[in-house]
Amino acid sequence: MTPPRAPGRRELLRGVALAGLAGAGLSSCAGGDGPRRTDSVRIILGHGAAPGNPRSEGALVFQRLVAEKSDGEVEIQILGQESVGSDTEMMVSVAAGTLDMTINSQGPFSSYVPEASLIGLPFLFESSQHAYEVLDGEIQDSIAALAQDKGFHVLGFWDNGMRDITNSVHPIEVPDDVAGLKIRTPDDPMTIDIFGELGANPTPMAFGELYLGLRQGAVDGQENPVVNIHSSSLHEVQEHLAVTGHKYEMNPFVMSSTRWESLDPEIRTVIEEAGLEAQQEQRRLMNAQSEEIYAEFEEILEVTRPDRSLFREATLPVYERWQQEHPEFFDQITAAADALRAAHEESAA
Ligand code: TK8
Repeated sequence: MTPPRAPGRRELLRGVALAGLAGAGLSSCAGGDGPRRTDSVRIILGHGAAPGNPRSEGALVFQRLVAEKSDGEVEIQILGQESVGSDTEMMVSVAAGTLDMTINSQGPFSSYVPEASLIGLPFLFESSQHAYEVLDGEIQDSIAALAQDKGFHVLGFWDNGMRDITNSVHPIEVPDDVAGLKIRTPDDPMTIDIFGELGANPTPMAFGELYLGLRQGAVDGQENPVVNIHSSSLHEVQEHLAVTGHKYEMNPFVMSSTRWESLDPEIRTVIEEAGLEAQQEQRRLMNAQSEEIYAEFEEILEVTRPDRSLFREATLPVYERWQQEHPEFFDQITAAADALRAAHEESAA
């Protein structure tokens, strides 16, 4: 499997800026006459979502809950909207310990924990609800154990939703309509594999560059949950939406293991509890916003609802490849998803 990518020059520069920030946080904690319980702890949280996106809202809920539960002792400083780097860059910074925590994306996380990519196997989940039930137990535990070895403490899996395809070339009705399209993907080997299998030209690009990339025609289309499409205004530069629900992604909420281990046990409990409560709220917002946005998109985009079984069939070779790559985790996640599938088939949109 590919090792974590080496940071580029831009990432290193950002790393230096972040190290400055982290240093400022540390010195303010260590100030005064020795450590006191009343000394405040500042933790820096980076994410890539736009304002109003459930991930941004959830981060604010987390910030408020941590302040409340710690009586103001712990301050979460949020740096959102890729202001401290793309998802990939933030993963590098957390691994290096220059950023404390990030609510990130599945692809960039999977360059450290390749098994996480399998959460995005095509059509593995009928709905987000199905995914929560499968992920929230032993699957998250397995991923967290693997992440621990790479220097990440997993606090939860937030919801990055079921993904659909937009483009500006033509409506997508059948898998063949995807062939030949230049589709931006996240830095995620699973998505690249799926779109390669469909005959598209998958083009990885940072999310923050996507709006311009679509507007300038560097790519024809992209795939994301409608909530992300909407909060980043991608619908302004796209004409067609195909409701494929081709894969699910979670947003890994991770903290640098070194920073986690340096915290008092009471503070860890506060962070854990606040993280789970904020996750519930983030998931609730994802579902509520999705419904409204699908209705709004019906008015402004040409919306197609392709027969998913055709896409499922067209992407079966993807299953074979990933089964060979990670047989143990493949069996674990597909068995867990299948065990709960029947209960979710009817409720799927
Ligand atoms: C924004 C990304 C976005 C992801 C992507 O931070 O890159 O397409 O789906 O949500 O995380």
